[in-house]
Amino acid sequence: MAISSKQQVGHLDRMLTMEMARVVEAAAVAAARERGQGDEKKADQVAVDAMRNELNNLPISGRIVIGEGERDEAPMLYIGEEVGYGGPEVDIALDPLEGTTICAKNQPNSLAVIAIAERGKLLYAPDVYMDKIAIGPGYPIGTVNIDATPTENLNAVARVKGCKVSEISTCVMDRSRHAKLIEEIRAAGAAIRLIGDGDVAGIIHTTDPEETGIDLYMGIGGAPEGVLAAAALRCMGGQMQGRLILDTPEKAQRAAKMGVSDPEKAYTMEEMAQGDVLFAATGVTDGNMLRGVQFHHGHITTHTVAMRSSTGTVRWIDARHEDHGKFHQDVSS
Ligand code: VTB
Repeated sequence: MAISSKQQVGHLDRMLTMEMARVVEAAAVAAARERGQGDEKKADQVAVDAMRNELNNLPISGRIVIGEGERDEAPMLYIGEEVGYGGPEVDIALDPLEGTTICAKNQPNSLAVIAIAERGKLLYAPDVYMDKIAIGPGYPIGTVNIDATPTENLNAVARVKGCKVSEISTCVMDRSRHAKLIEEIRAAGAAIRLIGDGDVAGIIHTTDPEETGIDLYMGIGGAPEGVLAAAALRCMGGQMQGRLILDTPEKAQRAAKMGVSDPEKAYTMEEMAQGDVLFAATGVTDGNMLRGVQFHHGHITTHTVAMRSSTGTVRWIDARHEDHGKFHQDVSS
């Protein structure tokens, strides 16, 4: 029976969700062998190698738009690199090891992450900082606003949740640039969870406050991580806004070259990741939503979330892998 091109795209997307799980599983297993070793570079490198191998097994014509960096600074998975062995034209955002420092110290919430969208639908974010704010599902649109004060945003979240501000918990990266933000959140009476790194996980955590204890994410982190987090929230529900921090002429120029016409623009989640978006992440170290990779006698277990925005289906995948196959080769070759 002939199928229309719309059906074909939908069909491929569905299959791709599971294929993407394999990609992040492989990267996470490779990185997990380096947990706690204090070598961020090596942990990242093995994750990159493993992710690239698996990506090239996908039936896509993929182009990396958020990757390991510009072509001259990243030998693999650089922006513009083409991956896959042929198929629908898609754009890819990835971070084979989100939270290299976390992994090197074996602390919670490092992830292997990937998002895939139709061509041209992801924001081409330069590797600069982005100011971000995010909340999970169930809030009316506009409950929080990146241009409102932290106190106003905390009050708005508490009002909708029907609780006191002191019962709201905010996740913020522990950085000196956030001193004023942290002071204001504390003065408003809300709880803060300070994280060392990994704001993709921090933002995803807002989607399940009962599990993670996080209602709201605020602060400045990487712009590429912002696009990845927006892709995840598109699938899981929630709201996010991000504004690029283009505080030097060089950064503004770089952003302009990548198509950013308004340097002051606050991007919504839908503007950062448009159309049908697929997202998958595997825990490298144990985290609040994803368990880390576990090495057992003869086999390995992984915990992955794989999801798709057009249907909103979120799959939690517990996988058991034999330890004598490709995962072993990936790290020893
Ligand atoms: C940010 C954040 C990431 O690294 O990019 C951060 O978005 C770097 O910020 O999640 P600093 O320059 O302040 O260290 C992560 O935390 C991990 O890649």
